[in-house]
Amino acid sequence: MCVTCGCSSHHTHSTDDHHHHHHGQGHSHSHSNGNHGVQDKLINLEKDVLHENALLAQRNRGYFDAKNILALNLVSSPGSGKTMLLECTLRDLKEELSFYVIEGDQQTSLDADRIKATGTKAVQINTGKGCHLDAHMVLHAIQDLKPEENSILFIENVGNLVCPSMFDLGENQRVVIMSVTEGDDKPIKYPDMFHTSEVCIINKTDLLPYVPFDVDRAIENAKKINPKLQFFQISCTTGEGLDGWYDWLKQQTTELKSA
Ligand SMILES: Nc1nc2c(ncn2[C@@H]2O[C@H](COP(=O)(O)OP(=O)(O)O)[C@@H](O)[C@H]2O)c(=O)[nH]1
Ligand SMILES: [Mg+2]
Repeated sequence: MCVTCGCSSHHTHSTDDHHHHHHGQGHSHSHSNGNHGVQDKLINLEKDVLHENALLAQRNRGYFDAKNILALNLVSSPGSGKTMLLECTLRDLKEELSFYVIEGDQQTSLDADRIKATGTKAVQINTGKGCHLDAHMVLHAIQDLKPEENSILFIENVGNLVCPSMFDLGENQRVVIMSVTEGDDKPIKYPDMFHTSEVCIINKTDLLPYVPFDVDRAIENAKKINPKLQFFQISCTTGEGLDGWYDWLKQQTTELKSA
């Protein structure tokens, strides 16, 4: 359960239909204490949920470390091009690098199907009403996928610029994608997502002539939140800028091997 937005914890895994009540927390809203009591309980519940998530994220991280896997958590609002970026990357680099993909969405296996069509092993997680992936869901997906040593594991999170920022999945790096149709003010409106990411991709640059998006201002806004962010400007449609992203990916895997 994401306490901040009050979403449900129910989710199903496409390969098994069990509901996991993994956080083990009941909804014990007490009305007798008045609003303060409810507020305190919610704060404690949020602490418990995030604490449990942090422990499980450490387990995932241990697995990635031991196998020398580069795990990247892709976050963005819906429709910014996460799946299309993965399709391009997998198509263009699959001869050079080994990839696995975890797809998160509330419903359907549409994205996992798009990934599988590139010949890459993928697992879909449906979160139902849930608005983010958590470390426990990823742990299950890893057990299914069994990613091999020295591979890259992409985790496409649920399209949402708010809740996924709070949930560490054990990833090496978080990649936030914004598209030019969303407006250059998004970094300052959703600071947590930009604060917790290492990389920021600005996608759909082919549409720049048609929208009032100022790339410099977007970068400036994002740097105000997180001065260490690294930027890539790309268009998945034309392929412009993808080489820089590909070089970065290759460089990351080399650095991981020599670490
Ligand atoms: N014009 C343009 N459209 C794009 C680009 N990248 C993705 N799209 C389109 O944006 C829509 C959403 O893309 P998708 O990959 O499903 O986004 P996701 O929800 O973040 O996974 C699709 O219709 C894509 O074809 C791009 O670089 N330029
Ligand atoms: Mg998608």
